Amino acid sequence: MKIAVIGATGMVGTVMLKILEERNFPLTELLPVASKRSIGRELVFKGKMHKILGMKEAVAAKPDIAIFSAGGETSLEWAPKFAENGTTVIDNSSAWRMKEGYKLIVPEINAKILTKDDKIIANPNCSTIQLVMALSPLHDKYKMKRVIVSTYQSVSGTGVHAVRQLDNETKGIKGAMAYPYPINRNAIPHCDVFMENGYTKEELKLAQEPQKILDDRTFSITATAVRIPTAGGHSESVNVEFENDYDLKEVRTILHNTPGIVLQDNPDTNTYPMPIYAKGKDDVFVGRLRRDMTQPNTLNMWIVSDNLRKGAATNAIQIAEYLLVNRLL
Ligand code: A2P
Ligand code: 11C
Repeated sequence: MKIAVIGATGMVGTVMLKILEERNFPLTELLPVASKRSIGRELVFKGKMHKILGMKEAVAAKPDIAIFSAGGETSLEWAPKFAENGTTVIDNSSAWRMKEGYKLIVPEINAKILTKDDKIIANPNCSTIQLVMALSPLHDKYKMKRVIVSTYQSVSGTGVHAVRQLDNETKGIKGAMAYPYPINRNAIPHCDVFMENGYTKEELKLAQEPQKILDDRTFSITATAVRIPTAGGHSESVNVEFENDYDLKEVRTILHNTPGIVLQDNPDTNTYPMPIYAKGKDDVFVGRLRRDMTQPNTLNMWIVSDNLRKGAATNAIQIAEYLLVNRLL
């Protein structure tokens, strides 16, 4: 099993390598790939030095799987070249997610739709993954009608330069700005670029990707995405209206029994999810469960997860594991 990690030196790529090691992914050869400026440099994987390759060399090496996290443009250009050469691509960018004929996968929810013919598989946006992980089992039971989500997103979602901006600001150092404003002691209601309709691209990903993952267009989602000065994970305040009424105890039981979800919900002990504690974990943490007192069949909750792990690297590697176990390569 030969695995290429495209963008191996980046924010998500680095976590990808760490998780491949942690999970003892059964690979025989790792091909780390990055941009031209990194070719020939070395990085450590499983205690051994590995030379960083360029794209052409990696395509020619015919890896079984190539996991991409090097931006949308790189994926658009290079994923088809790997796929045509027999490699299955798992792509962490937004390039293929909403394209007809390409599957958007959260393994706990819809991996069963994958077949041997899927040569480019899309990994959803980080804020989408944690949202659908919590909504999916509740949708199965009570049927969602409308969701209102507001996010509190970690600077690590923007990339290394944003983490550096926050670090510099906390130390009082002047440096390059990843955002149009200071992020320390601030909340910037602007994740990704603005679209013509006044939403940001991140907000539209949150609105559209869950419908594709759950294969259901009967519910709607409206989102406001906000960047805050945290680094460990994304948080989401979620208000969900169901067609059918629910029992709060039953909601707790359903979430408690859902693989990948950890319930942290006890006001008596100040127990609720927070990004500094989600950091480094693969679970999606859910709490602050309470009935919306202003309208029937409606639930409020708070969802937190490490955006670089379950929101990106872990989910992609879980897809790779599913392909392997189910002989879909
Ligand atoms: P490099 O380190 O050589 O720039 P991040 O998301 O943290 O910004 O990281 C982006 C990752 O994608 C890095 O590993 C970067 O490599 C890689 N990358 C950027 N552009 C390309 C490209 N055109 N081809 C291959 N890898 C790329
Ligand atoms: C953020 N969600 O936190 C973004 C990062 O479409 O894969 C990932 C962007 C994407 O800003």
